[in-house]
Amino acid sequence: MKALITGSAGFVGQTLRRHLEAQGDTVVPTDRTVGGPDITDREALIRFWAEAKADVVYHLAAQSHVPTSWADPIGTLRVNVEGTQNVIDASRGAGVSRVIVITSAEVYGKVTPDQLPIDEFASLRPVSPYAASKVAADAVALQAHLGYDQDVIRLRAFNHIGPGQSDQFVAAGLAGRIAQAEASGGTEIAVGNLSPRRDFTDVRDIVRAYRLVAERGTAGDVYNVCTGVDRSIAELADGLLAHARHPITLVPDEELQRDVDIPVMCGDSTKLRNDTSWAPEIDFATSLGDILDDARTRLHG
Ligand code: A2R
Repeated sequence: MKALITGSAGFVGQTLRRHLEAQGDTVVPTDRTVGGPDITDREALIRFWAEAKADVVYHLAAQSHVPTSWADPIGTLRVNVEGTQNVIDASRGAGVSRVIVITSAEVYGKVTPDQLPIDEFASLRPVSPYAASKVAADAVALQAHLGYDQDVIRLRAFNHIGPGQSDQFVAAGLAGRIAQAEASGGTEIAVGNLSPRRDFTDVRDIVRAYRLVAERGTAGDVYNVCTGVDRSIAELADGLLAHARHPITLVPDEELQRDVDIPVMCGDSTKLRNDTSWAPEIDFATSLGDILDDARTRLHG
């Protein structure tokens, strides 16, 4: 299978590329950070797609940072919606057999406890401009299927964790602080809210799901990607500390406290499991150990 990955230089894109290559796929990577076309540049994209002659496109490129979306909602919409429209249109023009569009579980937004675990039929109630942009991208992808009979599948992944993630995200941020404390002999690290519960999936399991959906998914459908288990930030922090090289304690820091709109978020991936036989393979403790190892490697260059 010849696979074109947009956003190939990002956190998930790099992990997906490694997985596809390990499976024997030919990968055409593209990302603006490595000189590929900007996905808002429709003509450049069409030229690139015509040359790539891919069988499947994994569309990951996005303005993926929620806080940035509050500061720049228009820029976020442009990349995430217009960019997705361009990718889907270029794929149709180039005869790509299947397009996998990565949206986000953020589309579900402000869920209520009675909706948990969230399945694909839950209403879409986006809270951030990022989430709204992903709802619109989801609609653009569905429209291509319903209006053009194009083979497009939407994937909504819940919280990612794993080696290589930006330390703006909670697991990598905490791991970075633990690695620094290990190096300096520190015995405390600052933490924000410990009570929110999230459905964390290792990025290496997430990309396995993406490829399985490309192989076995149903055209036009939408799939949640998640473990179905919700864990608190306290559990995540304690799990990282269990791998620390000396005892370290958590110290609440007012500066790191954030308003929490959604206390518990947890998904239902029954459809993905039934259609593709996917199941997460990397247990939580192993993920956390790998994330801390990655933080140590980054700290020491
Ligand atoms: O923003 P940059 O310069 O770091 O590049 C990002 C790239 N990208 C673009 N590529 C082409 N044209 C654009 N207009 C454009 N805007 C952004 O996509 C970056 O290299 C990549 C996205 O990687 P990350 O930000 O690390 O996202 P991650 O965590 O890999 O998420 C993958 C997908 C995204 O659609 C998320 O919204 C979703 O999974 O959760």
